[in-house]
Amino acid sequence: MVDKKGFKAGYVAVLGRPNVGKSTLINQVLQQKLSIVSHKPQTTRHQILAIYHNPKGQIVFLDTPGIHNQKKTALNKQLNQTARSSAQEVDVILHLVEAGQWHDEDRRATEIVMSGGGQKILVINKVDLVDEKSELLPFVDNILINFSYDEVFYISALKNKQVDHLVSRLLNMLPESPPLYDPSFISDRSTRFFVSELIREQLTLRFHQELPYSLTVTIDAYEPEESITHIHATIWVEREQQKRIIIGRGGAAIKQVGVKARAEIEDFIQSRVNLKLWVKIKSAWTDDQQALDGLGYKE
Ligand code: GDP
Ligand code: MG
Ligand code: K
Repeated sequence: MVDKKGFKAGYVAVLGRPNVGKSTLINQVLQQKLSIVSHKPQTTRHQILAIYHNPKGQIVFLDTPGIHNQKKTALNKQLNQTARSSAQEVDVILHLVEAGQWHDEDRRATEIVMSGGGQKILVINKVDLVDEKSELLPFVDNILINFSYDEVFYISALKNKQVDHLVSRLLNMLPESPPLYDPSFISDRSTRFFVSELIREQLTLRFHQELPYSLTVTIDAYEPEESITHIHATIWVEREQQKRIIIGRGGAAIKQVGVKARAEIEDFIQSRVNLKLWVKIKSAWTDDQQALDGLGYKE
């Protein structure tokens, strides 16, 4: 790694309630699909370390799971703990709030943001959904009366509005430092992990409300050959009923999920893929800490 004068590098946590657009923002910044995005809350369960590089600096993003108040299962508690611990150890916290939308969970998120270290930026996202932009001023004033942020940005992560501006400001705010990671890394998560996320994304997109977010995917085999990569994955659900939904009549549903997931994986790993999917039942695992650890949700 070269130690360039004036080079900036540091950690930025992206926080906010589910569905405010955290994953969309990170993907937009990195121009690569690293963190899965969907309209269903809580599709992000792991803390993803995604790394942005340019000649001036390096930003290491922590994409946190959404903060929520739902029933206290072992999984939910772990999600909140992950969010809290990533807020402690960063240079900057980006707190995303949806333009004109303030819910209980935004307040919870704000408390976690304020308990964290580093500089704090309030990012009002989805401004494309608001016609009368001046209406956002009282909305933001109301937040700033109660909580103190170093800066405020108005962006649309989806439409890529003001995202560049936010990134160059972030680079400025980070400390002078040599790169923290080798520039060839875009993430410390393995390819396998992203492959499992791409499969989970297709399931989430297809089944919406029919399946709980507790659904998980493990990769049982990952074997790259010269012209094709063989991937075997298991979709873990809680109940027989959920298994039937995913498989569908005569296996039609899982076949379609497989086709779409394969296309996404091929795009991501830049190789042809032979994807085999299984569906298995792991009963009540979201409320069982031991089972959680077994599936890799341990910090
Ligand atoms: P997360 O749960 O905070 O990671 O949210 P996601 O990034 O998964 O986004 C949730 C939903 O909001 C998805 O349907 C996104 O397409 C949508 N979304 C994210 N950013 C924007 C935005 O700037 N404008 C609009 N209109 N939708 C957005
Ligand atoms: Mg997300
Ligand atoms: K989401």
